[in-house]
Amino acid sequence: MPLERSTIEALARHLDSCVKEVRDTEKLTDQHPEMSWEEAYAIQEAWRALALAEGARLVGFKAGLTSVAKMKQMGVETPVFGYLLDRFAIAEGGEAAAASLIHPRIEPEIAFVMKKRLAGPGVTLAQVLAATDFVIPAIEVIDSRYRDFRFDLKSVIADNTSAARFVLGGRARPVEALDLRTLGVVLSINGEARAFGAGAAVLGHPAAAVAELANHLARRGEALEAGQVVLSGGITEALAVAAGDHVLLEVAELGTVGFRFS
Ligand code: OOG
Ligand code: MG
Repeated sequence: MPLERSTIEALARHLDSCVKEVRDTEKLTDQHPEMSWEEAYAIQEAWRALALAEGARLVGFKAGLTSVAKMKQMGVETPVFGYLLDRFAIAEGGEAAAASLIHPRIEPEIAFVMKKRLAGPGVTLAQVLAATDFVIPAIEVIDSRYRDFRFDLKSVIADNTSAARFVLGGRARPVEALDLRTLGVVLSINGEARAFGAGAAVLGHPAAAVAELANHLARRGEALEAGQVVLSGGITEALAVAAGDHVLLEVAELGTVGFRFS
C-alpha cells in the first residue's frame, strides 16, 4: 500500500528530530518494508522543504555510494543522491562540534562548482566538464541517522544520504587543466595517513557522478544551477572520527583542506 502524504511528512519530521536531538533511530524500512524508490525520495524532499521553511538555503547536491570502496563498506550497489544546505558547511580550517553529531565519519571527495545551469536528461561527462566553473577538495562528514550506520538504499535515500557537514578548501582549479581520474587523494587523521585513492575510484571519473546526479534531478523536475556545489562521492571508504580529531585531506594539484572535531 502506498505511503500516505501525512506519513511521508511525519517520517521527514522524525529524521529531522533525530538530527536536532542527536539520536539514532531504526531504519525506516523496518516499519515500512514496502516503501518505493519514489517514496524514499519523497521523504528526502519533504525533509528538504521543512529545512527551507525554517530558513535554510539550498547550496547544492551530492552523489553517494559512487565508488566500489563505499559500495562494499555499506553493502549496496547503486549510487544515491541528496542535497546540501548552507547549515552543513564548515569553514576551512574550522571546527565541527562532535557533540552535534551521532556517529560521524569522513570521506575524501572532489567538489564541483557549476558555472552554468546543467539540466538532464542525457547529460554527458563532457557536458559536466563544460558546465563546471572549478573543482576543489572536499571532506564530507556523513552521519547516518540509523542505528550502527546500517541501512538499505531506500532508508538512506530518505535520510538524505547521511549528509551532515562538508568543508571545501585548498586550490580551486578549472577542470581543463586536470585529469580528475589520476588525481591522488590522501586522507589523514591526527597526522596519520589513513585512506588513499584516486579520482577514478568514483565511477571511473568523478564527473560521471555529476552527470548521473543531473540526470537524476531531471527525473524529479530539477537541475543543477550556476554556483551550486556538487559533492561527487567518497573516493575511499569512510573513516570514523571523534572529538579532538584533526582531519586533513591532501589532493594532488589541488592542495589541502582540513578541520578539527571539537
Ligand atoms: C551514504 C552516503 C555515502 C558517499 O560519498 O559515498 C556518501 C552512507 O554511506 O552513509 O556520501
Ligand atoms: Mg559522500
